[in-house]
Amino acid sequence: MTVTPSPAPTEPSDQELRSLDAHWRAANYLAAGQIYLLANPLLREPLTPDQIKPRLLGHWGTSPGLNLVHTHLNRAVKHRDLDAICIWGPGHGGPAVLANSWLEGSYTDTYPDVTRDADGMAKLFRQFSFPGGVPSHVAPETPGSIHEGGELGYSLSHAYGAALDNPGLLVACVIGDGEAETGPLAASWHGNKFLDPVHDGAVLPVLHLNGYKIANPTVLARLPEPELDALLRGYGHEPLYVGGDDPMTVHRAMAAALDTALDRIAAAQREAREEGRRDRPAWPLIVLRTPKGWTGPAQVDGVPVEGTWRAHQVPLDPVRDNPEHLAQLEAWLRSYRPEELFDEHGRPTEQVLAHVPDGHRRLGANPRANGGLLLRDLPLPALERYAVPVDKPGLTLHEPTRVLGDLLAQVMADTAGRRDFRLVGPDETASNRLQAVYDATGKAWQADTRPTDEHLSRDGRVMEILSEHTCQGWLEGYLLTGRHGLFSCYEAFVHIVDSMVNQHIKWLRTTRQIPWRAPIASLNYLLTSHVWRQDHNGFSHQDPGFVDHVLSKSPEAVRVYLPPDANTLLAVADHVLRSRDYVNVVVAGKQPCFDWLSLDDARAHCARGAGIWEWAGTDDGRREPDVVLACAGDVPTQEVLAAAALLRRHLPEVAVRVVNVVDLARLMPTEEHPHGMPDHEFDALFTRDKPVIFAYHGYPWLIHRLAYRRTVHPQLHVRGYKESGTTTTPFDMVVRNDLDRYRLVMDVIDRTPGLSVRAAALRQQMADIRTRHHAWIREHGTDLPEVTDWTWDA
Ligand SMILES: Cc1ncc(C[n+]2csc(CCOP(=O)(O)OP(=O)(O)O)c2C)c(N)n1
Ligand SMILES: [Mg+2]
Repeated sequence: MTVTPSPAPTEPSDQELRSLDAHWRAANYLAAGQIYLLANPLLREPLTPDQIKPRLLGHWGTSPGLNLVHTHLNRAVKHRDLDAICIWGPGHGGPAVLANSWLEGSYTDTYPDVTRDADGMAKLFRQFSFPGGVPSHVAPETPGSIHEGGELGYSLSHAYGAALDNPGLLVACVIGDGEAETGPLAASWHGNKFLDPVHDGAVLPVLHLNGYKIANPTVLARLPEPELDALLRGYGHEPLYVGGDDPMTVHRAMAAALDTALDRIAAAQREAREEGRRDRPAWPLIVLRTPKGWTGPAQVDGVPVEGTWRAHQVPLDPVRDNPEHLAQLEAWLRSYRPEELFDEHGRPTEQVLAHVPDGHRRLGANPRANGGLLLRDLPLPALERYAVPVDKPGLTLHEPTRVLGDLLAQVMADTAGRRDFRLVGPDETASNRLQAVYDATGKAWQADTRPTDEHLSRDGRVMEILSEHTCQGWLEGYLLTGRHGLFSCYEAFVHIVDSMVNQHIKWLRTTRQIPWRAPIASLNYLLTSHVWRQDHNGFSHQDPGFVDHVLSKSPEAVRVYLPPDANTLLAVADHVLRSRDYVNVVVAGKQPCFDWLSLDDARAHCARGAGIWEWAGTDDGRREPDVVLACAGDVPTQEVLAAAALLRRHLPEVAVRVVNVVDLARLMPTEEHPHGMPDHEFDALFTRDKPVIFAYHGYPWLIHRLAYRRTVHPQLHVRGYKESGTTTTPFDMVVRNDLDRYRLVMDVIDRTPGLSVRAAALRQQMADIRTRHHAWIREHGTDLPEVTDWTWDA
């Protein structure tokens, strides 16, 4: 299905223009009403101070522009029977989107107590930005929204993500001219180099040049038109310009621009799909240049407001105790002539609704914007086909992400027909050893190709752009519209999207409380090329802090996994790809790593989330240990096992327990996280009073933060990355950060009662090896043979 070409004639008649204008006026009236009115919604009596909200909150300035776009999208959708959603970049224009949803009836369908009449209008007004009411932005509560727009910059990448693999969908996207100054938005223009006109839907950007941000002009609005035009053409678009401040002129121009844009989209899709045209279309884009706060107060207290930055939030404030402002507000609201727009029951008139589509075609009712409704389980193959054989732990080596790559290739192959799984990443899929996926699908690419290129294809479902923001935005848009995916990223650079993931977690946390929002597939991160193995890159590439960041967010929506080997990575991947409504962070190595657990053991271990590795310790799992060696992460696990082997050899009488943690949230109290362990379980695993030496993948204080309430906490000693990084040998990285096996043995001796004197010679031996290591690597450039040749042969 393509975007339907216009059944001619498309030029709106004067009557049509009048009804479009009536709709726009109604939406503007309702937007302003939400910001100001507590009562008297239809102004059937003179406005009095007590009918005004005591706190005036919300954003007027962007609203008339959003209302204009919505009004005209309605017409196009209805006229062409389009399957369309809209991403509202200036999401602070919540009043506008709520007004439109109420007008089209999707609001009442979703919230039946807010009826489409005078009573409902009063509720719509009262609840806006009011305690117990609805947020001021295009929030998860807003019907038809997949984009809050609170944090600006992500509208266009969300739009592209929604359009991928949705060939029949039109995704309109309003971009604020302030928003367009952000880095993420700037990068996301290149989405059109990845959008396949055959298998993907269309994105129609509407760049809203209302000229201002909160307190400043915007860069794009002040460019000379030829420069702006060259910029947009340089981004691969063919711009259509709409502008002015005379409503009828703008309506006429907007209707024509939208028709032209949609006809061009339909033509491009037809040429690609039916005529086999292979070049990248110059997709249309609308530049909408209208005044900020258009139709609002021209001046307030002698200062210009309409058409300036002063219109951004609440143009008249205060109102309750300022009779002049009150009179001005009343005149402003009456200028929309509400008595023409709403009937005696407060219902929008036929003229207002003339171009509003029906049913699921309404922008507030399209199921794509409640993607969980359309979500199907991912076909996941049996893990047995991909698992590595483990007869004895710690003898064989595999690259965990490469093993996972084989599984992902199968998922790609099995979704080739349904096209509902994508892998995104900033140019690192192969570097992260997931390249097996290229056997099943290529890398999406619509730009030029050269004979030396590999794996590029127009219909590929691997997405690689060197913009973590764009990767994140694409994947969010894709998931929010009911599909599945995985983001593979270097661990250090995933921090670039810290703020974006915050917003997504907030979205998930909120939607979990909204009954009509169906659960969506989780956002899964595979963080690899991690801190301990930056052999090529060094300090700039070493930062394990994303986990800290994510674990400080809403516990109901975040999960962190540190699988220590290939089979546990498979078990974790299988779990996260089946899960819903989470942000899952999986940290796993790509370098050869010992295989510790068979697939069955890995599954059992992952189900527990944390557990004793009886075969690794000397406490037999039956007696109370003298010391606990705990680990989380692949490199720390290897160091802990090497330390356990040293202790077994040199201090066999010391009962050592080895505990591995895969699911970090298990360390938290049950009240703080759904995966948290009750105290009695935690005490049983880690003891109440024995020294616990914990080797952790990331910053040590995270483990303290998670475990600070446990009885054993005073005895907890955590080793991890303490920002001592550089380009050096793998083992030197752990030595520099005191996470190495020799240091861990010293920690055990220092902290286990009775050992410090008894085991002083062993301690000295350990310190000596560290000294020898230091000299050896400087001479040979590689690690000590006893380290590189080590295997678990206890
Ligand atoms: C990333 C980010 N930085 C800053 C803000 C604060 N902020 C809210 S609205 C706004 C101005 C937005 O201007 P524009 O995108 O042009 O929207 P409009 O003019 O349509 O209101 C700013 C800076 C924000 N919401 N997000
Ligand atoms: Mg603006």
